[in-house]
Amino acid sequence: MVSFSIQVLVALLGAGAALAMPVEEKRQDAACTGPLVRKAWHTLTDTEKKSYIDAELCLMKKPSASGLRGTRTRFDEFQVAHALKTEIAHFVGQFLPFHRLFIFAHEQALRKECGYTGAQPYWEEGRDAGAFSKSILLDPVLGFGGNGVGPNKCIQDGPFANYTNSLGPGYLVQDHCIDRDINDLFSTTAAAATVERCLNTTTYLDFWPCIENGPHGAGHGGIGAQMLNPVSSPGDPIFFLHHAWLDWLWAKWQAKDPKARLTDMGGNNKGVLGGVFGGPSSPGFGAPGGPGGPGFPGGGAPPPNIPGGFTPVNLTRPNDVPEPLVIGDPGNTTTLSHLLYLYGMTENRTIAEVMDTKGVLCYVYDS
Ligand SMILES: [Cu+2]
Repeated sequence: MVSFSIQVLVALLGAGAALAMPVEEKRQDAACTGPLVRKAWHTLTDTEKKSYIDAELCLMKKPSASGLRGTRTRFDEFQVAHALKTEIAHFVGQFLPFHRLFIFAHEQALRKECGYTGAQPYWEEGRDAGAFSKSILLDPVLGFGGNGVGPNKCIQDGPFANYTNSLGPGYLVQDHCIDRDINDLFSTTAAAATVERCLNTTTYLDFWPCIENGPHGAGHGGIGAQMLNPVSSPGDPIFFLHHAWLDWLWAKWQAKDPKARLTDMGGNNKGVLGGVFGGPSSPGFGAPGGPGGPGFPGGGAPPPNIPGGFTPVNLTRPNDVPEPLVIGDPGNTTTLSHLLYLYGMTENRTIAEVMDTKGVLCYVYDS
């Protein structure tokens, strides 16, 4: 508990420092020359795939130094940092910027701490829509291994089969395998028509819920098990390629009208939680057939064939996890001044700073 409080304090101090400097001034400091180029997994060479997997395995071996609850390794720290932000990073305006910074922090850790020289790859899920079970991503040698098996749905093969997560499902601190429960029906949410519908929106207020309730659900629901848990899903390394895909979609959408869309932000800071991740009015992670949820059009009934139903377990924040704070954004509307803090996983940034991937983050996508 004590170490956790220190983490919060560090986050708050970081917030103060970030807010002390005017946003515009900080942005101009960022001269992004030679951006990293993020590529789709299926376009990587075997050597590139292997080097990414090796770097992830390296993070899984590096001891945790943060004191974040339950962590043993650097990889665990990403999972826990995500868990601690779950409530204010989903079904809110910061959904896309938060995950952009989160994936960036992971990419930086691979590069700075594990000798990785590539960029964060993304999983172009549209290629595998309706057939995740056959995706090359699940290759046992040059991929992330296959489906889970048995009552615990533990993955059986691939480079990550022997990893023991220290957190999850939800906020629980307990050892378990990386599990999967692949659902090809759910993966249809990655289909081109769903993606196109989002890309054809013209405001962030339409684009973000379209993505969060649509394509976002493909990777989470299609891979299932841990990936379907909104708190602990980064315990499966596929998470990072899934969210990089969503980030790619956001960048593509922004590039259609950069003048307007590189500053287009909005949405609620808080408010749709408590029942969001389960329960009858839940938007869930987007069911086939359309987006839904409080304030979003369409309604979002879970598909009937998810074993055990759609409600992920253990979503009640335990007493030793403080409520995450909204910093720099006093109202309930998400603005560019909103501070994204990541419990020390990377430098805290305002949303303004991460709007353009060619700013302080300095990366682009291959297409
Ligand atoms: Cu998330």
